[in-house]
Amino acid sequence: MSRLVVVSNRVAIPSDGKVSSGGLAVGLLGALEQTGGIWFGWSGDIVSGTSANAGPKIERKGEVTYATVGLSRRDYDQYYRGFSNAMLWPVFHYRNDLARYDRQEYVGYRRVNSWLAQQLIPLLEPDDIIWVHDYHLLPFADALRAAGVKNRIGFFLHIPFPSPQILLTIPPHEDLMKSLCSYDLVGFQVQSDLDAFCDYVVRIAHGTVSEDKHISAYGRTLQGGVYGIGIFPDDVAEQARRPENRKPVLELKQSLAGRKLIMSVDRLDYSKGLVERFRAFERLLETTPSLQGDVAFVQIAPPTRSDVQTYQQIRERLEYEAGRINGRFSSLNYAPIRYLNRGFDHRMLMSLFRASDVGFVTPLRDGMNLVAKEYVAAQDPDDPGVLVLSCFAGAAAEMTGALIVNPHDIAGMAEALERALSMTLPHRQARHQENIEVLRKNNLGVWRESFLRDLRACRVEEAQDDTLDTRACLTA
Ligand code: ADQ
Repeated sequence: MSRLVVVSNRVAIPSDGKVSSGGLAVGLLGALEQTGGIWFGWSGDIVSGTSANAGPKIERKGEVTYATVGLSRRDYDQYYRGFSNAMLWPVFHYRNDLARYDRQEYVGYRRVNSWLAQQLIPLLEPDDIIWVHDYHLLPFADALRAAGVKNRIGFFLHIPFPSPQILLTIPPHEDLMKSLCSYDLVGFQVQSDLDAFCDYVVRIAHGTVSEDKHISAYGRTLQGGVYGIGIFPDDVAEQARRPENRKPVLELKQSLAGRKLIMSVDRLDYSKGLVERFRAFERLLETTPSLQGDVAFVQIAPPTRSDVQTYQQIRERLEYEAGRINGRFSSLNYAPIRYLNRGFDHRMLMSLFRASDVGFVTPLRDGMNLVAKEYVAAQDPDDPGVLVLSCFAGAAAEMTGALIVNPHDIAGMAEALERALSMTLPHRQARHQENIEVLRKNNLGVWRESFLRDLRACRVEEAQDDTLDTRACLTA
């Protein structure tokens, strides 16, 4: 079988045989280990100009070669902090009000994509399959193609794809869409994202989309598909039951003194709906006074991208809200909100999920939201907690056993919390069972296997004109 080359903005190199973060890294590593391959991307380091020109740093671990490069300060500012996170991220999450366009940053974004492609090319073999991840790398295939690379190249978007009217607010939207059409396969988390992409192709680019999502636009042909990312639920359950987490969980339970626990875990990001969530919890205490003193809300949200201004603002806003609500409802031995602005070990988080009564996951927009899936998988099936989930998380399409809420409806979220906290055991069990079956069926292995199967089925066709290398897929 041909070798796999994974390309992502950041590379998760395992230390001491362990993969640091959540399930995605485990899933990608599993795929790389099956065929052998390369994981290529940014090391996370900012380096001086000369080091940036030194070529990738190569580390081999088993069947997998990790090839990482540093970025110069200018590249980081323009490609990562600038166009990726101050423009693409907000717009793709329907927050074009927060987006800031700078033409120089876009030039930098394309320059870094081309430079990254040049760094990868010497490592490629002719029949490698290349799998590129996420919004930082929309033009990556375009850069490879411009350098004559003919391999199959697939792209998976982890975040939502916006409807055309939103996408049009990005000045170089057409340039980006043309670039995306250089891939052979473009995958999305949910059907509505693929539909939005096809909508642009048909209405704005005047291309065509067949019933099986075979797409022709800008003189190129490609395949579109939906591949909702999953987790390995049994691994999560095992992490949640780990004996070494028993002590901290016990300490948490003791500190709760019999109170019910609502739990949320996110990166500190304005797309995650944290302010609305805090307000919904406040509304719950207001409308159900019997719960005052009887329920605690733990929000874990370590800061990310703290050098982007909108992230500094959301952090200040949340600190204000947590302080205000606690000031309003605390007593000498009770503070309703515990807002922890720091990271936790992933396995510990799974144990905390298991110890809680409600998982409160209410993003304003989210590609999938793996926290929602992990929350379900971490539960004790004999006494499971209830998932309260935003209708704007990709996960809502699958987690039909959750209580689905609109994160803009504060009163509706408060009612759902009340319902979750008072739900009888048989109802909790039935909802949990429904969710866990879906998690098993659509696990992380299914996600990566189905994407790679479809990418392998793409074949090179005769170029339709002498500058373009067009491809088609044998199966949808
Ligand atoms: P994220 O926006 O980071 O990911 P999410 O899917 O919720 O969001 O989390 C990814 C992983 O990070 C999970 O394994 C989760 O446990 C972990 N994580 C989240 N918050 C954490 C915290 N406070 N401390 C420690 N770990 C934490 C992007 C998209 C999502 C999509 C994923 C995967 O934004 O929509 O689900 O990629 O495709």
